[in-house]
Amino acid sequence: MNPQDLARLTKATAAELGFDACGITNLSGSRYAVALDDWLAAGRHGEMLYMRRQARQRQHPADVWPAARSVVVVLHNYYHEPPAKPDPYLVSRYAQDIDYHHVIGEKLRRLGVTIVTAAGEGAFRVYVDSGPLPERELASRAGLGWLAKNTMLIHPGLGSFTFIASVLTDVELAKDAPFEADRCGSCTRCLEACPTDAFPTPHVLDATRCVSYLTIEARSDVPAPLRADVGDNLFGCDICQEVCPWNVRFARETAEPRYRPRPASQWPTLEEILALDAEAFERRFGDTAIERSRLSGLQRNARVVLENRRRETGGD
Ligand code: B12
Ligand code: SF4
Ligand code: SF4
Repeated sequence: MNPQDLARLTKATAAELGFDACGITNLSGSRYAVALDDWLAAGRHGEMLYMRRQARQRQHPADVWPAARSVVVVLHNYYHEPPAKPDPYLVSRYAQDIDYHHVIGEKLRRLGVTIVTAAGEGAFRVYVDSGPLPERELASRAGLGWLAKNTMLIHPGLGSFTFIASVLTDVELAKDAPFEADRCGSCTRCLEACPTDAFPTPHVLDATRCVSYLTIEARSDVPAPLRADVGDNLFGCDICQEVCPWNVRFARETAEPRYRPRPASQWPTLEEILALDAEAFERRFGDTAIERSRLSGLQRNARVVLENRRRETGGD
């Protein structure tokens, strides 16, 4: 099959597998290598030392696998209405049910097998969040959307509540044109809505101030000046996406049943979270992205949210 037909087959298969968008690009060097160096030099990665270790590969994604000729980038929409939990703490949408790595990994492998089978030879590797790839930039280069002021990849028909994943292959596939437009315009809603003021400038996120970092990635306690701003966010944060007009207009319920939130009755209260032991934590959250914060991280977050509630009701 020629590269054009292979690209057509790849996109049709991605749609059959339930992906919401698919584009194809190459692994040439990052356009934002200097921006990543500046970000790291300013210490904006905090405790995420892997960001420093993997910098060279993010800047030169071909180093990840020099034989790769094409990267197929897919988006998977995970948007859904939040569950009506008995306790109103907030958990970001991507973590409300089964861990997306499991859902997407299996689909990506099927996509890779289709490509190499149709090509008659070749190999592939799959990446979802795990690898040192500049995923948002690759998605934009594959024509799937623009890098927005809140740093999210926004697809013009889906919004930004999408996971990004890729299949690298040594098979030559026809490439898509990059998405060159910036559709944020003069809007600044996300920058203003961020509770911790985590954007020093548009397109740059200081992760060390971001609630998502403070409640998921960081192992240390939430610094005193930021504790109140974490508010009711127990795990992650969706605020800079919820206020975005592109999501208000285009976000629609996911077609993937495994991304829908678990029933309200299955969410423990904050007090119950504080009483969990390792085994109970694994039973409740072992198959969700919440596992990433570990029990100690989740309990740390629960204490911050409780502290904020007490402060609001004048109990502190
Ligand atoms: C580290 C990381 C984080 C960190 C840092 C986030 C950040 N903005 O850097 C923390 C823990 C805070 C985080 C939070 C979240 N994350 Co995260 N995260 C990552 C990870 C592993 C690397 C991102 C990265 O390279 N950051 C480094 C900084 C410097 O890069 P950047 O912000 O993308 O900025 C680039 C461009 O904006 C560009 N740039 C710089 N200046 C300028 C100027 C202009 C004009 C332009 C156009 C571009 C530009 O240069 C930068 C360097 O490449 C990726 C997965 C991956 N492998 O890529 C997931 C990923 C970005 N995260 C994702 C998600 C879903 C989230 C959360 C929504 C989770 C949540 N609900 O809590 C939040 C969103 C917060 C936000 N507004 O970004 C998704 C994003 C999907 C999408 N549609 O965009 C990804 C792609 C994971 C995935 N595979 O789906 N995340
Ligand atoms: S995820 Fe929340 S804390 Fe982080 S940048 Fe967006 S609004 Fe700010
Ligand atoms: S809220 Fe406005 S500025 Fe922020 S990402 Fe959305 S369109 Fe861009």
